[in-house]
Amino acid sequence: MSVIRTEKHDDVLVIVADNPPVNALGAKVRQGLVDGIEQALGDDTVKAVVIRCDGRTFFAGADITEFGKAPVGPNLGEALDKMEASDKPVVAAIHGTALGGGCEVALACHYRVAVTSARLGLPEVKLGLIPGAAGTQRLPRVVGVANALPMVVKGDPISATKALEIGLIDRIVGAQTLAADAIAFAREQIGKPVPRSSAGTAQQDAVRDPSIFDTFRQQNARGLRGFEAPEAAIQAVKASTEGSYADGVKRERELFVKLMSGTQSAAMRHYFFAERAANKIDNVDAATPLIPVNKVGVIGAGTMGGGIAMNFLSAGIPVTIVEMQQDALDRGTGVMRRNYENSAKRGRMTGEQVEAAMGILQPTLNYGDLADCDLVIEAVFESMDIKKEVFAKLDGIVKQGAILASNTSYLDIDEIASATRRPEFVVGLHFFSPANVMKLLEMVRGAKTSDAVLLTCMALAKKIGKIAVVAGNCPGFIGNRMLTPRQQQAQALIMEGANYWDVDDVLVDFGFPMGPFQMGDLAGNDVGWHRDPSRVETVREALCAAGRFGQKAGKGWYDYDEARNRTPSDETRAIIADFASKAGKPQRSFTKDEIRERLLYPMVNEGAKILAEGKAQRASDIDVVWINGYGWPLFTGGPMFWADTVGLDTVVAGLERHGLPVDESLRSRAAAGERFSN
Ligand code: 3H9
Repeated sequence: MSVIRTEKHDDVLVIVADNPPVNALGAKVRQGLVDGIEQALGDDTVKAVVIRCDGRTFFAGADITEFGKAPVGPNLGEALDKMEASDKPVVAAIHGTALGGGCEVALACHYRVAVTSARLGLPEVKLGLIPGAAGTQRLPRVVGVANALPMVVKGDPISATKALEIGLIDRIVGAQTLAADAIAFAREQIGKPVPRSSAGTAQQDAVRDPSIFDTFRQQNARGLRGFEAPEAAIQAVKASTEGSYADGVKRERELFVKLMSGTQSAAMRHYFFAERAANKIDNVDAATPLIPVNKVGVIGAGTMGGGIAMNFLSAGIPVTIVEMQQDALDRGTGVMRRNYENSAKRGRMTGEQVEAAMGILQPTLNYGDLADCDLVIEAVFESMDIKKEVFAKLDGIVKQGAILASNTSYLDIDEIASATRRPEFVVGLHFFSPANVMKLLEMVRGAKTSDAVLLTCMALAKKIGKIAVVAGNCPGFIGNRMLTPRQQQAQALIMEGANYWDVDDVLVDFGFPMGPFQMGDLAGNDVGWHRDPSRVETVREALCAAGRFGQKAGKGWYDYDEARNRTPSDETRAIIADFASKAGKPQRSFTKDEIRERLLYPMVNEGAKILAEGKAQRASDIDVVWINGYGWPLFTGGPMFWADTVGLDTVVAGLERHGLPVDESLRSRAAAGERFSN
């Protein structure tokens, strides 16, 4: 079947794409577009052209599966230039998402109309790229540099309303009447000179304020740190203000080609498919009916429970939240309301939405109120005895057929399930703090967890905007299990003489938002501390005994000034030195490379073990966990993809050099020259 067809509506030729699932601009689609335009140009009875798509969306971009392969068929940029050169008006009729190459198609059209729900954007930076079909040159000419910069450099799509406001689209049309409205709009343009978005130079606002590029760089430095594509995107947009369209396109191409052949783009494309693969659950019957989830129960209204509850409330699912004491319940629901109100202040939601969310929250001290919930998630203290007690109680109260989930981050889900008479309905749902913000959800599959429960939780995760990854039952699952060797190495390194700030800096330089000691100071070193200053067995206990609780105390591992700038502390150094000398640890200096290897290679080793034991379904799932739950830098593709780029033989050799264990599965994979990713 052809992916492009044309329909003649009197004097308007409509070019229709139908390339499910997202109308990606693969070779056949590009060829079809070229043929369609040629048909329109060669037919004197055609006076105007409309381009639209069947299915759920306008073109969602270039076909990413073609990247890295030899080019086939017409080049998109040239096809679009030909289209734009037409004297017959060409109108893009947009629904769904016009993204990347799809947005570039729309930009090359002379006019754009869209339905209200449409979104337009250039998300190439999220794949480590920049637009490669003149998007960086046409967009600033159409909407100005100030509007174009965030779209090209950050890659977030904008709504049709915003697109209309900045001049990216010309008219909003009816959702049910898009095709007819676009034809009517095209007819209105017949006989008028066509506007071409490659015309002139995009100078307006850049001339008024030539520092626009530097200002943008500074304002966004934090979010863009470590990524190569955003800087290339800035340079490409800048080129649109400096010379001819042809020069700008040439510059864009150079930058695009360089990024396309680089490691960051390969890593980010890997991640794109990894995130989608994570949705797929091995060894389940996909036809199993889902369990309807219309009401959720949450046990515990602390930081975690409250955050978990907010996810469901925001998605319009009523929540019953249970606490032991009225004051804890009031405190918890108060925090939830404040969080919502802060979102409203930042313009992320309306006052009505705040009330709608809080209006479907039922706070209670009575477990009995959970009886009719379809899913209950407990977020109580991390102790096996307490969890088992809670589950036994729930088993007696909550209706049959409901899902009972634990938010445990470490404990044995099968043992928890054994406290009930319905282990097939028990699952781990490990949210990450702050649970209303963090995207990751580790879904722990117990030995008896049913297909219906797994599939329901996966679908529910999508509904509440989470990225769920299935993990097998083992201590710490995927994420925390791999964190353990890193933490152990961080502690071992400082006992052997490495500076603790170097350990943090190595991870920050690598691309993590912070290192383990900064993290301790942020979270509070006294979390879980026994509060007895005379009992000092670890460095952390010694820090607490000295009142070095972290940022909130103005001192922790580091000393902090009023602006929370950190400097290494002499007192902390002395505490570490004292521990090291009592343990008789010889001291030496460490290079940053050595520190990085000691911290990260053991994580890869643990990842290999997790994979070999079948506790992760695929290596890319591990990457998804670490990128979304622990700040592993996206531009490296996650720990397993990163290990591939380093070379597994290099990782094995490094572990051996540092006297660290090497799992047999990693060793044999390296010896066979295999990678974790395909
Ligand atoms: C680009 O355009 C470069 C140009 O400037 C250069 C030109 C020279 N290609 O996400 P979903 C697959 S770069 C191939 O689950 P949703 C996806 O893998 C591109 N495949 O659906 C999945 O497959 P499966 C710039 C693609 O409704 C299926 O479609 N564009 C592509 O949640 C469904 O996807 C982008 O970066 C693609 N471009 O979200 C947009 N897109 O079923 C990328 C999707 O086998 N796409 N697939 O797992 C998206 O952001 C979302 O897919 C979209 C739909 C919002 C469109």
